[in-house]
Amino acid sequence: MDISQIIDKAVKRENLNLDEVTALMAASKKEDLDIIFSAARKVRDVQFGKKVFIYGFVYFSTYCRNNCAFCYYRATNTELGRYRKTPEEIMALSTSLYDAGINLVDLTMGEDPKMYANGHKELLNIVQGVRDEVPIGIMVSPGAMPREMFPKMKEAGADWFACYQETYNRDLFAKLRLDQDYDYRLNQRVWAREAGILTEDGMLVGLGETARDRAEATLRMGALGCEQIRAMTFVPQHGTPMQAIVPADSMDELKVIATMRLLFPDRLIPASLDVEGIVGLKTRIDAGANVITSIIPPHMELAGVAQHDLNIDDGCRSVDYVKEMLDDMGRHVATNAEYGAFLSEHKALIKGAE
Ligand code: SAM
Ligand code: MD0
Ligand code: SF4
Repeated sequence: MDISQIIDKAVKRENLNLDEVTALMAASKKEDLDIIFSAARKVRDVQFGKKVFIYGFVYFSTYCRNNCAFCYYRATNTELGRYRKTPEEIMALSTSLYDAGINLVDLTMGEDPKMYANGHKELLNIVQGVRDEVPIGIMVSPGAMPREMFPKMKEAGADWFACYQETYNRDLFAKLRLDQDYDYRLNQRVWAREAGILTEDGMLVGLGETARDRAEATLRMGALGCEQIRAMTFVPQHGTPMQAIVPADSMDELKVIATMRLLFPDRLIPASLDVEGIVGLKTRIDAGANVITSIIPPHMELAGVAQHDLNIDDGCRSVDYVKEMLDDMGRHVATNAEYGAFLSEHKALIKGAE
């Protein structure tokens, strides 16, 4: 299949079928890759100009009841020292990230039973507390929740709900998210949207999936209407059943980012600092990403997910450092007014779709 013909179709906003999307995911010739990435950049710049959104990451509890095979924080991994931040600490972290200039704070946790107790009381209090303190976007990444929680999460002040399917291949899902229900996880984003919350979906790359699996996942995420979609390359973790898997380079992830951009020009697509650290930023921006996630302030005893400590205490995942990097790329951080306009516009669209 001719890559430049597929790109022409995508740029003209014609729908691509699964075979065509798979061909983009499987491209390997240098000239084809150049065409894909440069088209993705162009489409991104037409839509968003030079502005990039930046998200602060507050992984406030690393306790988890689940046993995802790929995750360092799985319940049975006894190798790590876990932590749980107090509401006061979370408020202080969010405020300092806001002062440093982020557009959104991503409140993330493992499926911590303490946060889930009494109808998710502590989690809701934390979201409400941050809402009252900082006038920027709030994303909550708490794992899978019952349907009735979503209106409460909306009321507490969440703009976004993030929950990644990881794969739309049911067999692979069963090997990754051990003892978890595929359909329950799939419904998370449906229930969040019903409640008027924006959603993020994501896939893992480098865990035995095919180019077709990645194409299918991209099309499904788009069809669900998720306003933010992502791919992250798997990083092997000590103390887990997948520790010996040889890590893939980031090329497949970059092709997913570019393909997502070409198919869904107006979505937010993150460049995560949690895979390769700061050295992985430029390639992801050059593939069509328009959000930087996993910005973590140094010396606060906060962890990343896939990379627990890479570039955190050396300050390379701080707001100031990321701003400098963007400057070098001829780009800049969006204002909170610009980010707020994106939120309002897209919230009105989900309401309208009800
Ligand atoms: N516990 C919640 C959940 O699972 O939905 C929220 C946080 S979870 C740690 C966030 C995401 O990080 C996962 O959905 C997965 O996509 C990604 N992740 C976890 N471990 C990873 C790894 N070893 N390599 C790459 N990504 C990973
Ligand atoms: C990130 N490691 O921002 C984080 C995480 C959860 N919503 C996000 C996967 O890349
Ligand atoms: Fe827990 Fe999330 Fe890790 Fe799964 S990915 S073990 S749910 S923290």
